Amino acid sequence: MQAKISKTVHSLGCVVAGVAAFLGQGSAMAADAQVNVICSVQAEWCNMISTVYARTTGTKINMSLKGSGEALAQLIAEKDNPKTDVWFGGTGDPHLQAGEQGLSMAYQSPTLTQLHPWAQQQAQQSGFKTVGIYSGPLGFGYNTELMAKKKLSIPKTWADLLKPEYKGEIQVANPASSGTAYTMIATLVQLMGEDKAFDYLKALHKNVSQYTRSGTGPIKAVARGETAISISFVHDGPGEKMQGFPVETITPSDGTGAEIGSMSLIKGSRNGDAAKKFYEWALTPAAQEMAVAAKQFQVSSNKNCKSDARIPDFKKIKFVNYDYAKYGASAERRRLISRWEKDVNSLPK
Ligand code: S7P
Repeated sequence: MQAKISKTVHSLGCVVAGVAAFLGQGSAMAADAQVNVICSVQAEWCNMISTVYARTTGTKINMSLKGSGEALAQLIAEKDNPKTDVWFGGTGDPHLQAGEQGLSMAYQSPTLTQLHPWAQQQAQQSGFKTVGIYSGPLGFGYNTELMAKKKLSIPKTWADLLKPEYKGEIQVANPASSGTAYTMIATLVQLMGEDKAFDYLKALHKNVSQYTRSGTGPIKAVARGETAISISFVHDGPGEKMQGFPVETITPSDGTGAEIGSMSLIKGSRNGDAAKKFYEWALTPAAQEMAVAAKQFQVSSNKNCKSDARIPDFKKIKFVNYDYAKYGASAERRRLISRWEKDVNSLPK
């Protein structure tokens, strides 16, 4: 345990040193500045960003951790009196909705040209009210020991998840609170057509033991042996595996969707200048490479980031041609979620 703690402290020290070198330390110090950030990635990454940024710039980060759906709900609630300056991470669809609802502010970063085309496209289609900071595919997580013990076969396609052998064995998040689960609905609608997708979701309902509040809940439940299978972003698998849990992931061979994890500056925020500095920093390779240091394995949006073998290889995955603008529109999200509540969630198991 002691060795593990020292290793973590050492790697944080290396990250701080790297980022300090990037910032030129002294010149970037801003002792009185503060930034209020909603962070929608996992805690270890949020904490690392906050610690490193505060240590290297002197800017205080007040960070609150919230899943994508919950973050959007908070920003809507504080619209007339924003308390948040930056929304960091979380699935891209709610960031697009925040832009559409006038919650975020247009800003064209000079770093945009260093980003992958999908990240730039996310910025352009929102009128520069958000930007892609990472991407990752949706798939299935499974507990290898539990699957073997229960003699369950590994699901390879969306259709496989409907097998009667999986009754009560699957967890997925609730799309009303989770951007991950909304990505699943939008993916299935694009893969099958809307009516067939809802027939599919009704059939899947019989095998789902629990709709969790947060999108990362199901793969954590898989890791801990609380359920055999999850519908999750596959980049969340390696971090659980590194903690010693028997988790593997797979992407459905019939096609899947990917999120464009995004970042937005909040309109009317109190710390606008400090927020822009944080935003610019978050687009640099030094900041984005912290994801891997915090055991998060999305593809970073800055093309100059180092790659890592645990990051899913997009070239090996079959994707639907995800229409981010259409499924990121508020009316479409509301309509699909209320159809899911009415047609699926209200059904008995
Ligand atoms: O690894 C973190 C991650 O999977 O969680 C983010 C997001 O907050 C999930 O939010 P929901 O609870 O709303 O589903 C993803 O963007 C990210 O990849």
